[in-house]
Amino acid sequence: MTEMTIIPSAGMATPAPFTARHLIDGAWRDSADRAVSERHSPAHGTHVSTAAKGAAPEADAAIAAARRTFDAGDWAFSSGASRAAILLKVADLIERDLDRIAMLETLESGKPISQAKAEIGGAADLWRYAASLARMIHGDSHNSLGAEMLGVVLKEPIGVVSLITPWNFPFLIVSQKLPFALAAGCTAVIKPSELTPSTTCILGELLIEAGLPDGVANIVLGYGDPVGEILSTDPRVDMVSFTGSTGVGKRISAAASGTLKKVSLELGGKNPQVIFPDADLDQAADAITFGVYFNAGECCNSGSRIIVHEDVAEALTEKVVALSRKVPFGDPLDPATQVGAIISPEHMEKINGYVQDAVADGAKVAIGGGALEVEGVGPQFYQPTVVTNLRPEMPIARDEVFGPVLAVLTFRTLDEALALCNDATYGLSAGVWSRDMSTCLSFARRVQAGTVWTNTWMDGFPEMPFGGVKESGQGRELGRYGLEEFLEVKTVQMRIGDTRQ
Ligand code: TXE
Repeated sequence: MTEMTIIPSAGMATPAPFTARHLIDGAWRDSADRAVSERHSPAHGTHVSTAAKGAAPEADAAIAAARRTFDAGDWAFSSGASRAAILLKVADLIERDLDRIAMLETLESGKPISQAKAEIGGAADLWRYAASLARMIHGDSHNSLGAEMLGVVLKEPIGVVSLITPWNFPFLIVSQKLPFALAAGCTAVIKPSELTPSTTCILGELLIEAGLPDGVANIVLGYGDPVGEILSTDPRVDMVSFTGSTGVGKRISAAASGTLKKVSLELGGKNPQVIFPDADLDQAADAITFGVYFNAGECCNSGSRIIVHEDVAEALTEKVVALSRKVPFGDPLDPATQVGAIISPEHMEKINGYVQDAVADGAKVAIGGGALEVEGVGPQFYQPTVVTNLRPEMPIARDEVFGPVLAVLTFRTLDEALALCNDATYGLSAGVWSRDMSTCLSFARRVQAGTVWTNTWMDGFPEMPFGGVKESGQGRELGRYGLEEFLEVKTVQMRIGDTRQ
């Protein structure tokens, strides 16, 4: 559609295909059966990587290495200072290799190169932040148990952790988990998404260069079945930390229950933003546009559900549509691009299915509403889309579409807006726009969500915990809470004799 701002081919040269292999006990390995899978760029269709396709032998060897390394105790009992030194070195190396990692992230995922660079820079910051936490692990002491007793509560690493990550922010999400697990003294087996394995392997190279001991962090490449399932069921694993779809999160939770592993889940969202009539509409429209199109909407925090007061619904929608028209989308390798390609043809179909079903059910498309082939690049692009005239029960207004699609609903009172927000299976994040702080705070306290943004959207800080309620997950990443997830409590009670004698 000509009304969009389309960025054609940047004609940029790309690197030779990357070879991604398993990292087990400090050594790079092919699969025992030599199986591989190829990844082609969702934007350009070019061959980006060839990855070893793991199965039971590789998963077993990686878990064995992580278990052996943890039980040996050298890493688990190392000082926080020495672990911090390695994490800080990793942060430096990520920054050194930022351009290379970002390029591969863009080629495998289709995201704009500017967003990939920001993601890798943000990941380096997480490694640095986790390093600071490694030196602050401490428990409690109890000296009120009587004259003869002293009680100590220790915080210990939980053990071997499986880290299963998705394709939408491959490098950032592994960096929301691994440095915190390592800061705690855990050992890990990481399984990146089969669609985006390469940058996790580059991270593996950097871990080796930074001096992380063999066996502390292992990488197994492959699919959810069998690798992810083995990582969720094996009795030698103490905890699974997963980011991905709610459906797979439930499967992992069920699989892990057989051995009562701890499970931490960061799942989907259908995040509402409520706009009151007294809001700064320009500021809100700007943030809404960014929040729904960032990473082509393939983002658990996508602000994809707008609940706007009837009095300003038309004005706000017009502003968002005007901004949507200006969002540069197209070749992800062009530094100007803000919306890149969609991860897979199947996912394109899913996104479009939601939009077409809504239209068939009476919705109106204010802008976009279909796929678009970008000249000289490829066909796997979906136009920035705004859909209005919706009823709250329509799937496009309730489900995670995971594409550049904004659903617009309206309300009259705060109670009505809250009811719309809370009548949802998800509870990841929510936003409110109003100049009245008491309106914002009433909303923040009553909305069912893990994160609430008031007069802002989607800014994040390593210090601030992140996670969801309801079917958006359990547990928290980032902040001190992100470290605590990987720590276990041990009670030590000591008879020391009567201290009064
Ligand atoms: O995710 P999956 P998919 C949502 C989003 C998207 C949908 C599907 O709505 O449209 O999920 O995406 C591994 N045991 N999110 O299919 O399948 C898999 O190999 C263990 C939300 O890519 O959940 C990959 O490493 N692991 C989201 C990881 O799980 C299994 C991010 C994620 O894949 C497994 C991505 C199994 N049985 C998608 N099956 C977010 N929260 O940001 C698959 N996996």
